[in-house]
Amino acid sequence: MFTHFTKEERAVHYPPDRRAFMALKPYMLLFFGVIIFGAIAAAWLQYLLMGLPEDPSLSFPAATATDAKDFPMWLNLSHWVNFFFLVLIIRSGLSILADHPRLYWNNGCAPETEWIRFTPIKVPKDKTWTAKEDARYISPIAGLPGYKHTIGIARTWHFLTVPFFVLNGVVFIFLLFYTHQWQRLVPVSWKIIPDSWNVFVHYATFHFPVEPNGFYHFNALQQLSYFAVVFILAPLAMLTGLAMSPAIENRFHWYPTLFGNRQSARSIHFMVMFSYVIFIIIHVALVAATGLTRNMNHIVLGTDNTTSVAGIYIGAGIIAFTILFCLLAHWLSWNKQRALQHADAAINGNLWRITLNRFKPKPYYKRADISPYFWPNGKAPSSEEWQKLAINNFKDYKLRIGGLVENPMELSLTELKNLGKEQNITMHHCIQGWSGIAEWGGIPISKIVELVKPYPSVTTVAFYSFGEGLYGGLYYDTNTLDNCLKPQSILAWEMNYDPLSLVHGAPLRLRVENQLGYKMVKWISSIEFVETYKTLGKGQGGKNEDDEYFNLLADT
Ligand SMILES: Nc1nc2c(c(=O)[nH]1)N[C@H]1C(S)=C(S)[C@@H](COP(=O)(O)O)O[C@H]1N2
Ligand SMILES: [Mo]
Repeated sequence: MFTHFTKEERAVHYPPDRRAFMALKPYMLLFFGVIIFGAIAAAWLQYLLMGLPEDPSLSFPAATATDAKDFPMWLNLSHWVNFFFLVLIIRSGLSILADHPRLYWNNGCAPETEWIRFTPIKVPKDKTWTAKEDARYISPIAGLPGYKHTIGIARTWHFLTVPFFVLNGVVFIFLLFYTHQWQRLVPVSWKIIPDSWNVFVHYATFHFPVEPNGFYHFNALQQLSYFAVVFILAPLAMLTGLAMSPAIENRFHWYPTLFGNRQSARSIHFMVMFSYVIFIIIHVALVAATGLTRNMNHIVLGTDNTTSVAGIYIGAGIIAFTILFCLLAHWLSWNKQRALQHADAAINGNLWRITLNRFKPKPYYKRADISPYFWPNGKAPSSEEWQKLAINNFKDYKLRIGGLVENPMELSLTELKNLGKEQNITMHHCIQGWSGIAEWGGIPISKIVELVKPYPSVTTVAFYSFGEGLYGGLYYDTNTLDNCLKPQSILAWEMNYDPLSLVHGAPLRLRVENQLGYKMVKWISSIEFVETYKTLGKGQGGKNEDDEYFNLLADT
């Protein structure tokens, strides 16, 4: 089942240091502590001083003719479909998180400013420490894929399952309101809040409240938590997910600020996942504790049978199927990566191509927004050619521009600078999860296009680097000509008003602001105008697309 690793792969996927570690900033510990222990302490105080409050379930009105008194098949089906996709989404999400195991409230993601980290490593100050080096190993027991870790495949599972999760949710909500089933979940009176508190006081002080028959009624706290899971957590997960897209962020800057900023959207996305996990644990425990047989017959068979074990068996069968599917998913992730990548492209690639990829970036950030820290990524070139150029401050550098163009050219840095300059302050989004705001100065690619005159058949521009990819071989990536002509798409020689540093891509790097970071080739040696990306490298559109199964279009 486990696949063989080459030496380079082993270093990336199965590093010697695989310690699981977590560090939470004291202020966040205090925050969670106050909420959780504060609530429990208040419940005890009320109990000890005033006794147990009345159990609101005792005063339920008798069921009326319009009440929900069944579990229809669509509801049960959608519950289990939801469970299945949620498992895949959470597990692939954990793998994505492991690729940048830090969460922040600020856009710049400076080390030490994270409120939680899932790595024992403190970023060294005396040497370059790239975001790739900072990625962590995650066990396949927790994460999908885990073990043979590529964020490309983790994202493939995340994005492949999300449309089905959303579709299932939409159908569920529609049928919920089309029938009378909404009455199960949607509170109709604010009394739900004190009632839920009273139920909570029971649980917190180890008094089980009276168990209403869930076939007709949930207790107040149960109803409120189901309501929150469906109507708060799920939408919040989707909305914060969208807030992480570079195509959205650099066009509709106000959108991520609905959640604070891009990184707090990511933190909230994580907390939603965490809330789901806590919910699932408590939900399953209470389903078991309050009459497993009967409860399972409700949610599996839709009957109020108290003796038949059919519900338990079928439910266990669905859980076993989900586990088996996860095993299959691991096997696919380690052996059929290309097929997964293409399946994702067929669904999401096409979806983003006709939607998000049409947005044009707009200027927004000011000098004061520039991040004090900017994570570096990628392997600096080891080639003699580049090192010789670097020693001489790139005076002898010539950018080669060719391919399907009328006027192939070689341009020195001075010649490029004489063509003109545009300066933009933008937010960079790395696929791994970190971001950073910086100023970039350079020549708009549209200017180069005017000069070299690509043939009408050109759809794609390839950018080649002096540097290598993760497993060796020259780094390159392609962008659609269309994205290269968008506002703020430039070849930059300047970062934060200084010449581009060696670490960040000297002498020349790409900026295409509606895309993720890996599309923005650093240490550029040459540019080629082509008809299709398919004839380059392994034909997937770039080094990371070839080797790490990243997306061809990087709008999300
Ligand atoms: N040549 C080359 N360019 C590259 C990479 C690389 O590994 N090699 N990494 C990319 C990735 S994943 C990111 S996030 C950005 C990082 O740019 P920075 O180092 O300036 O932050 O560069 C991109 N360009
Ligand atoms: Mo990246």
